[in-house]
Amino acid sequence: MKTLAVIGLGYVGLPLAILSAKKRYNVIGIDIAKDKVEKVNKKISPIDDDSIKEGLKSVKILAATDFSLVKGADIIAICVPTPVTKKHLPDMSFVENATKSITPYIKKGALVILESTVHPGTTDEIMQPILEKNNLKAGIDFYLAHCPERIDPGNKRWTIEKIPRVVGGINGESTKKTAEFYRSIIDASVLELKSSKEAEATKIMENAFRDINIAFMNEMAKSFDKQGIDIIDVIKGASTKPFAFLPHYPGCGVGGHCISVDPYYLIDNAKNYGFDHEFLLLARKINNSMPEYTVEILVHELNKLGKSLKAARVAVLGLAYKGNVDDTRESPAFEIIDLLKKKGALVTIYDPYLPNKSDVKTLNDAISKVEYVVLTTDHNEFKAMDLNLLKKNKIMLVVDGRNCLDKDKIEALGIKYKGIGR
Ligand code: SAJ
Repeated sequence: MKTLAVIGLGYVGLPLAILSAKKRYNVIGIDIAKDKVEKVNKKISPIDDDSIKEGLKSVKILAATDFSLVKGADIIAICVPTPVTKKHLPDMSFVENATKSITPYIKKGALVILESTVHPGTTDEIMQPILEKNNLKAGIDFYLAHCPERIDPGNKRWTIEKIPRVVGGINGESTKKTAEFYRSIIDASVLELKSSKEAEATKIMENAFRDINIAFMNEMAKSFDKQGIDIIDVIKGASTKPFAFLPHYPGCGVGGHCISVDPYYLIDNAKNYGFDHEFLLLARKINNSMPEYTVEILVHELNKLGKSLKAARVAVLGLAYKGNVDDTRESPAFEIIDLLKKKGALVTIYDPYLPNKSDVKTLNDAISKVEYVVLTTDHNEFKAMDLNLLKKNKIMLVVDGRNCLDKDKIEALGIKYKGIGR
């Protein structure tokens, strides 16, 4: 039985650890957070994710904070965060620290895989020199590759074993061994790319692709708002084209630890090669403007009613960066709340996935205290809400930051509705 050490027990590391344990690997989980380690050892998920909660109950994973347990591992997978700083600069500290921590314990013939999303060149130019401080030669004495994570938190359909993967090593042998490992645990295809650089670039490209397409729709939404065109209707129309159109949707902002972050890794690194990613930067600028745009919609509508945001009672529905998860990383809701408060609004926050960060316990409590509603997260609870609740509580205006409520029904109740682009 081969031993796998997973470094980083989060959204990415835990699904990999659980699946590998199911596929008969002896799995060790290493994390710097003691509380996470203790929970995993008690088979309790540190994350509010049903598949992780279920998975942990059915497998054996030895979790620890002590990196020396990595000694003897045949495969070491690094799945640590790669955030950006407030200035949108890559923060490689987690990857560098994890790499330094495993270096003394790599045995001859071991395979080191980086799953974290990084700029092209990280695996061979940053990790390899650190790892070779153990006097082993990468590609010969041990193997080194990149396999970008493709976890979609909360996605019940595309679970880790079903998602195709790409792998790229610092040499052919590393690529082959990495492909072998993933083929032993997942049912989907594993594509071998030319090198670790192409594998790193694949993930950045697929997520930057999503970011620019969302930015495209956000710009179209701003234009259509001015022209009184319903963008959701137009996207439905464009989606009838059976080829060459891929729908994305406007919203109050782009959150999460992937889409809103990954492009900055490429933008920053390309500068070292003298290339300026103007288009990616413009897309990031457009997406980063959406929280303010959402508040401006509310201000504009209030002004039309002869009112101002000062002392206005506003419910903000949702803190999570996307529907039905408890993850708030880079969530646009926080900027929206800050802007509302700066303009003097009295804000009541409610997110069913984040009771400790909510001001009230139920949706009804939130709506009964306010005059206006701003929806920032498309949680199922909000999409399924009884719209008569709005009427009963005399809500005058709904700003739907995710275009997920029924505009016609809300307007039929005599309540003003404004979406993003509709
Ligand atoms: N968003 C929009 N408009 C859209 C889609 C998303 O405004 O059309 C917003 C969401 O509200 C959220 C943010 O963008 O705030 C990110 O949403 P996301 O659906 O991309 O969710 P993520 O961040 O969990 O992205 C993950 C990514 N998966 C990996 O990186 C492995 C991404 O590549 C996937 O495309 C995405 O899931 C997915 O398709 O669900």
